[in-house]
Amino acid sequence: MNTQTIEFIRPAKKAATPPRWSVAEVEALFKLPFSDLMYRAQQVLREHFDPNAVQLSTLLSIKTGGCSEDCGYCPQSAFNSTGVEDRKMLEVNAVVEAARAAQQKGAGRFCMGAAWREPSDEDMASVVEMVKAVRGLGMETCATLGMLTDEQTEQLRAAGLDYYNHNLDTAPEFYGSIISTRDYRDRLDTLERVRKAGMNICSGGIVGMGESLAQRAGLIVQLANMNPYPESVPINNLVKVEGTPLAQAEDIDPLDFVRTIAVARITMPEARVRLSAGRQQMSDAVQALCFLAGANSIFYGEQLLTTGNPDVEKDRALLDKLGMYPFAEKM
Ligand code: SAM
Ligand code: DTB
Ligand code: SF4
Repeated sequence: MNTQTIEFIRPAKKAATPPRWSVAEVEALFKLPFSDLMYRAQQVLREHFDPNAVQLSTLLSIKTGGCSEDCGYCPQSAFNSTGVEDRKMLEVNAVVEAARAAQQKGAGRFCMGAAWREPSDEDMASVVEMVKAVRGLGMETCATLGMLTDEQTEQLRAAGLDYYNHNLDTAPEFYGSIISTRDYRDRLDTLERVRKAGMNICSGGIVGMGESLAQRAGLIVQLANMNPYPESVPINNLVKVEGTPLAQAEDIDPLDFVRTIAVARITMPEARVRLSAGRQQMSDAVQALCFLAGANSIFYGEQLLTTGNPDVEKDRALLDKLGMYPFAEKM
């Protein structure tokens, strides 16, 4: 596919309304004077949310390593030699215990991640049990399992899954430089299935992979023009893992990361914008700017999937220092 000229990949079914954002408009947001951008992002945040309440999600890797996809950023790809071992899926009880512990520490949402291209039927039977049990604790549930069929999507919905995470990761025209074992259309198809089944969508991307500003804007355009756009938008700062092709990628300027959060907030006003991977490498000051830019969700707990995240005490201290508090979920 010649991707040079693609600005926006339309959903398979034509959206009823024209795309809300063009790449040029989103690029113009990125280029605003920093204070103007922050001001707009704060205005939008305050129109839709309590600006001091942060939603807390805890991640658990329920199936780690040995993944058959070749994602250039990922420590769990079998194509990358990162030392992450291929483990078997966790038992349902172990997952429920981890969810209970996360809940006791104040997490409202529990996200179960698996290093799969797609789940098998056998995998699905266990995941369905996990979702039911975690939901039984009174937590919001999220899963990220790779591509789904219609039937699998329906199984998750019936189990009570609240959110399905499936990231677009980057702009369509940069995608082939990062991943070759699937294409953008595959991602959009799964997202459309999730939407059709009536579940909430969690979809975002990674910055700091060597993308251009236009490509960073291109990712936001794809997300913001989904109709409706995702309820939850994780913005990850690439965690550079030795043994992945992106281990030596150049660091993104922290202020450009903050700008990405602000642009996500302005273009997707009602979404939870999550300041996601990469917080362990970020100063308190940059995280505070991300909140100012409209981030209102974080991953909470010492571990992401295979890499670290700030510990709970450190995050509590940061939120206290900023006068912020956990968002209480309405169940
Ligand atoms: N295998 C499933 C998939 O790819 O959809 C679910 C798990 S996968 C690890 C979930 C997401 O983690 C990816 O889409 C990517 O956005 C993020 N991710 C993986 N490695 C990362 C890294 N090194 N830095 C930042 N984000 C990363
Ligand atoms: C998301 O956007 N980021 C999370 C979650 N959704 C699944 C994953 C981050 C993974 C970082 C690398 C790792 O820990 O393996
Ligand atoms: Fe597999 Fe997901 Fe990692 Fe890609 S991001 S290698 S699909 S676990």
